[in-house]
Amino acid sequence: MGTRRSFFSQFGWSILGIASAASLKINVPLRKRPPYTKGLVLSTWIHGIPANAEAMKIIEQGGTAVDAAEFGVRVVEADPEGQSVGIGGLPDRDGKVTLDACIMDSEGNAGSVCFLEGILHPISVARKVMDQTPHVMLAGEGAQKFALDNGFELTNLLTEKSKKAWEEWLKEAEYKPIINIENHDTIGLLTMDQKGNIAGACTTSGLAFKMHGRVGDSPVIGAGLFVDNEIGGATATGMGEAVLKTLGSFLIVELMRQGLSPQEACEEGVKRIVAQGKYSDIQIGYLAMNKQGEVGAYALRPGFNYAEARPGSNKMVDSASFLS
Ligand code: SD4
Repeated sequence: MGTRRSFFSQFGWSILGIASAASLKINVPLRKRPPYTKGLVLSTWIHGIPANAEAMKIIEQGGTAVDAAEFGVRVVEADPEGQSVGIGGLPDRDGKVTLDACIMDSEGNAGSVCFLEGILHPISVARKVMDQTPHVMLAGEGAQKFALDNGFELTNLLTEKSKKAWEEWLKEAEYKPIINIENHDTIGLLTMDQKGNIAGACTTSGLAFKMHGRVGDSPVIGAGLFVDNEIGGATATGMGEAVLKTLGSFLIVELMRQGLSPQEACEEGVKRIVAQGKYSDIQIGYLAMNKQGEVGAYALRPGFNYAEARPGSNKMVDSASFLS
């Protein structure tokens, strides 16, 4: 009569073998295809053009995907004209500019800051959280203290233009997120360097006139951004609450792992939000790349566009959308 041990030795390993063969069946085709190594940068909205140019310069000089991602989005953070990222960002309803940002490298590391005030480059604070602390996410006063302790300086981020817009808003103080704000918004940026390694960064001042303390999807790893260097990366823009509730960027990367193209995965990500039934007055845009340098983008409604840079080109592309 067989013991439990002999049962396992007869059948257990074959069960394990079937299980691992099943998971290999999903992953092998992707792993077998060689990575794209020419250099690729994708980013959301028109401000993606100067961000991509900076990121591509770093990649063409042999830099890493993560450096390209950080320094690409810093261009947009430093632009006072942009009213949705960094300095010049529209404030919350109490008149405070509060910033959210996150970064992921090619080794699965992640760093993030949220509800951060008075720091010009939240993305670089997120990078320091990733590189120099055992944590992933720092918030509010703690994030600001960490930044100041690490040599960042306090900066007034509320420009006259954004202050005026807030004072105008205060007259009615009606909370109405605007779809495709001025056709530029959060920057989510994905990079692939000449070694075929992928990284990403996402940075924003969040929804205009939000409640004080509100944090969106952009600094949440898996929501506003997700990178898996074996498979690809994805990033999101639009109404963060809908992205948070479906963990959109993680979902898209996992769908690519299961064999969907970046385009199919972005479409499925938007359809998850549609399936929840509350999409009549919001916009969502997803952008993704896979390890082979294929690109996907999809939005809930028309108006979302993105910048795509490869060596020698950097152009705007209109995304397809669920609604027409
Ligand atoms: C947020 N997703 O804070 C960001 C804002 C954004 O288009 O991307 N708006 O919810």
